[in-house]
Amino acid sequence: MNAQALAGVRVLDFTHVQSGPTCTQLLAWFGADVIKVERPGAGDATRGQLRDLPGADSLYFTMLNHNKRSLTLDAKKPEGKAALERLIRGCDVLVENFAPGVLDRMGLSWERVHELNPRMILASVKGFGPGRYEQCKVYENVAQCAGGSASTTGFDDGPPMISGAQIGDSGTGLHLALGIVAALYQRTHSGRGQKVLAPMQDAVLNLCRVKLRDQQRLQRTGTMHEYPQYPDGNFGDAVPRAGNASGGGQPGSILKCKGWERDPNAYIYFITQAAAWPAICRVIGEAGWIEDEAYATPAARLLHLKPIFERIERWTMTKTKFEAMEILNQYDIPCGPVLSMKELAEDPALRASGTVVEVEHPVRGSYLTVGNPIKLSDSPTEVRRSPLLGEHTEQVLAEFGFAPEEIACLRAAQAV
Ligand code: CAO
Repeated sequence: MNAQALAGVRVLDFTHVQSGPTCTQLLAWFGADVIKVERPGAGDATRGQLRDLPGADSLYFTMLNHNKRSLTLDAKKPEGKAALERLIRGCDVLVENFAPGVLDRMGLSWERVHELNPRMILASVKGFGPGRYEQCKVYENVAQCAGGSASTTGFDDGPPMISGAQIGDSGTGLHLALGIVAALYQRTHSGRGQKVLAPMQDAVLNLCRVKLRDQQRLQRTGTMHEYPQYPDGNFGDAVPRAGNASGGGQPGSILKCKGWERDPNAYIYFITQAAAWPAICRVIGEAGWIEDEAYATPAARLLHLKPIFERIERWTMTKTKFEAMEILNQYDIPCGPVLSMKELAEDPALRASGTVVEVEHPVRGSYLTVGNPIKLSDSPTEVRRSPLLGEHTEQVLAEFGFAPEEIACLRAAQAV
């Protein structure tokens, strides 16, 4: 295999649960040496959460910690702390997503880390940035609520809704990974490390930026024509929930397909792109709509979106979602099947591209995971199983110059 993009970068990985581990997993997939530091005897809490096999690390853990090594060390004991400081001197990046204040209580303030290793990049996920919620502990759904996703997801007549996509955790992990790579690049000129912070609220808001766009449009004009509230309903003073309406300038909707009565995922997303309008009319058997003034222009159609999608749905209900895809794609009509997790797990193209991967694990046997979704032509990713708790403690310590007696001493002090 070619040398990988981040070969030679050493990451001390103090992350746990999901947000931080997704970040360090990406760094590992790009070739960084990621050393996960865990508490002796316990480790990352997710090892034991949502277990499907007694005694085996959970899928929650295994699917977020590929290609890493695990070292156990009690950072609160003097021996463990001293060892940790030696590791910091030899690494490039320290990544953590502890609750606010935890790292300081361990004696690892930014000032101390910078003193130990001026080239060290200290990267953190926190729930919130500076402000009134700065000290709060945060999990995924809290971030979705605080970052603007929940208030803009769901239907107009229902409560705020949480998305199945883990935009608070994995979304923030992605942001942090980019910050780390940028800081590593800046270090090549400056020679200095820096702090990198990705608050979950900010990351979610960044992913919801089109809704902040809409807030300003609403404030200026009092209406938004692509929203389902137009033309009959009322707009308040904040961006409303838009159901399954398309977020862009091209109206879209989720429509039933053949079999929807039995299969909860027999649906297709259908976009009435302006350029494809004549083809859409011909496919659904409404060629008269091409010239009809009520339907001929995008602006005219916005007044009739409900009946238009009802008519298109009468057509999609005569086809399976895959049959509809086959036909619509012949005419470049933008559409997409609603795929279940079962269908995605079995998708041959995703298997072939390495995005869905089968991994062998010594305790749980074989399991399925999502591989690296980012493909670098000169830095291919080989997904390796997650480490067992403390599997690489001695190996890592020896590589960092710890003598066998020192390793034995750490063990005796129960620091590893
Ligand atoms: N040796 C000794 N102690 C260790 C250790 C080690 N190797 N690793 C962790 N610990 C200790 C810490 O020192 C800390 O102890 P203190 O509170 O006594 O200082 C404790 O373990 C971990 O603290 P925590 O508060 O981070 O963990 P938690 O389970 O109570 O909270 C979470 C979890 C996620 C809510 C919190 O870490 C958090 O808000 N993180 C930031 C936001 C975030 O990333 N959220 C995403 C979570 S994924 O949905």
